[in-house]
Amino acid sequence: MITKSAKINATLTGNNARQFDVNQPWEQDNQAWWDWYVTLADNGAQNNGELFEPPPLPEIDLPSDATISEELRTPYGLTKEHIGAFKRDGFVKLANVLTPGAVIRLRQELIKLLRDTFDTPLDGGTRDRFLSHEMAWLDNPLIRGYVLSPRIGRICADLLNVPSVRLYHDNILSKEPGCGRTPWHYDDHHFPLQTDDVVTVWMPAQPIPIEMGPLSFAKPLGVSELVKHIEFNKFDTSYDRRVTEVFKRRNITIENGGFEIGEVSFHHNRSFHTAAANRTRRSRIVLASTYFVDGARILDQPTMVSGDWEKFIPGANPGEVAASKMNPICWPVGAE
Ligand SMILES: O=C(O)CCC(=O)C(=O)O
Ligand SMILES: [Fe+2]
Repeated sequence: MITKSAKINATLTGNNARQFDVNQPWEQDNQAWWDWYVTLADNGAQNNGELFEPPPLPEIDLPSDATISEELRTPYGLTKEHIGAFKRDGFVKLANVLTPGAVIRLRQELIKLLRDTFDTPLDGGTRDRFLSHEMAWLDNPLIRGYVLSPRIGRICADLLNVPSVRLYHDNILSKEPGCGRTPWHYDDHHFPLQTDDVVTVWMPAQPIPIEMGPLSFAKPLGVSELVKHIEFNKFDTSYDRRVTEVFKRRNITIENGGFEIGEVSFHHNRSFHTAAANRTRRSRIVLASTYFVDGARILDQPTMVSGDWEKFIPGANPGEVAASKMNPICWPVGAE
């Protein structure tokens, strides 16, 4: 997950030395962070302005909130193959994690939240932007059901092969029509935790055909080693371009297929990922939530992340166990 907790000072004007120091705090809001971050993506010839009409969303009778809640408590049939794929590749895409009704109901609610937060209609009301809204689970009972879902929590614990996971935070992400690529990155730098047992659940709120910009992953997990020498540049697209070049040169496999309705991906904090532009007229809306192993400690010296870790783990100090009231245990149920 990329959030302003990346704590990168991205002020693009002025010329003092702080601009070049990625350890400086991010001084604007999370939305400004995304507005800047997507400017670091190399869009090459992809952005010719033409937008496509995606297939219509299914017209179905929506389930009640109680039915959705039941669904989100029901265990998923995770297999040894899924767990093996996650370990090897750093991600796994699972079909039918949600029923179509639960997806469309989620979309309805996320649209309402985004519309109220950004004062704009979705699905064409705004163009070219990447909208982001965090911590909706605190105030919205329906979203809380998805974020704290035992079905999801158990998948995360089983993929990480740990007994128990806590929430780091949720994040509603909407890539609006015309918005370009998400730059190549992995999430590790953005979490202030002394553990690699961290997984982000990227839960689409509609099917995502290739033209809409599905999350795409380089595999296997170790490919981050191939690009670790590339220096991050916060002013241009060179980092993103150079990662693409290395992956091409080394014939790295990129899983960049679409997401069927109800399909959800789970990625490790060292999985390298990107997303294509949204070339459709529909907002690409996703609920992305991050979970970590219970017992993990906060880094002794959070640097690039320290801005927002206090928002996501309030009241805790560096070096302490991350277990604030904002980080409930999502699996097993009733462990607190
Ligand atoms: O939604 C995107 O395009 C990027 C999301 C992402 O990087 C993440 O969830 O870790
Ligand atoms: Fe990410």
